[in-house]
Amino acid sequence: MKSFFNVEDIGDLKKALAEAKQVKSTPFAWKNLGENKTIMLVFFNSSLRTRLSSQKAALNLGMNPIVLNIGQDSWKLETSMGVVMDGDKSEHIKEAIPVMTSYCDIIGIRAFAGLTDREYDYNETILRQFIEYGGKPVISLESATVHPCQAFADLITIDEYKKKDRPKVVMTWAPHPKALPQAVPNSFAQWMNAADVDFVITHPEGYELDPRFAGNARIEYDQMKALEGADFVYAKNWSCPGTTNPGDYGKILSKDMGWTVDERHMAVTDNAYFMHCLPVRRNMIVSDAVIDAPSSLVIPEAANRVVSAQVVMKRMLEDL
Ligand code: AN0
Ligand code: CP
Repeated sequence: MKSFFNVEDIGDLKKALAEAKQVKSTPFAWKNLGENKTIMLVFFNSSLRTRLSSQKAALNLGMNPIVLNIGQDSWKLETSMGVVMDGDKSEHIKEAIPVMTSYCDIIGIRAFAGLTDREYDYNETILRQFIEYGGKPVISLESATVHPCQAFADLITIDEYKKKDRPKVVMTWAPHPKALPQAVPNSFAQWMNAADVDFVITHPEGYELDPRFAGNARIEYDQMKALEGADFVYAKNWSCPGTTNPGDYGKILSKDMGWTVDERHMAVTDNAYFMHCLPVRRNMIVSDAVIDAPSSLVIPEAANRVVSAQVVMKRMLEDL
């Protein structure tokens, strides 16, 4: 595997899930694979799970992880081309990327969407520069439009807990005080569309995901109707993707607390499990009662981030 952004990069999902099971049951079986290999994990934004689970996955494979927080541990990096660098950014990404990749065998990047320029974000401008100037395998650790390590961990979790061959999975928008990227819902939709599930997306009007991620998913604007009979409820906030109105890109169109997932919502499901990628704002996205209930999968879901990262790194190491 040369890069990991899209569901296609992992190939056959059944095979990937079987490999995930193997990795989960014998995490140290490949500890010689990463010998003398280095992965660099570059963070332009904060992280708890991605940072720690990626390091743990690398260590399980015998690989050395190096973590760099851009702008905190390093110089601030300029990412735009052709600019006069007379501001606070001391180094250009055009030099920084090949320097960083000269010190490693695989590189992972977290670089959130700026949410101001839709074209810049949806072209994955920063991630593309890592591919172009780096020349090493690249993993998206949540880039502008995708968070594939999260979506793969979500799929692993659904596969583990499902009680039906083809469960109903409902992704519901929920309110949040700050504008958030669409990377998590984009990837979740992309992976659920490729998986053997009955997938429904519900959100207020104006929050339509880009068609390249929403695909053929059913969209239901009535949240309660969407949740009826659900086996898994996947909550997430996202800001306006600008699909129908590009001028609204990155804006908060609704803070309707009626969408906060609570016991009233869970009551219409088929005893659904609750999922969220974390970090989550309690009593904004989900009520205390729902996230604290035994049917909440947020902790096992986060634990599976090690498994998804390890499968991806293992495949990259095998292809080096
Ligand atoms: C980020 C987001 O919504 O993209 C990261 C989630 C994994 N969340 C926040 O910034 C709160
Ligand atoms: N879910 C997730 O990616 O969490 P972090 O932002 O803490 O890495």
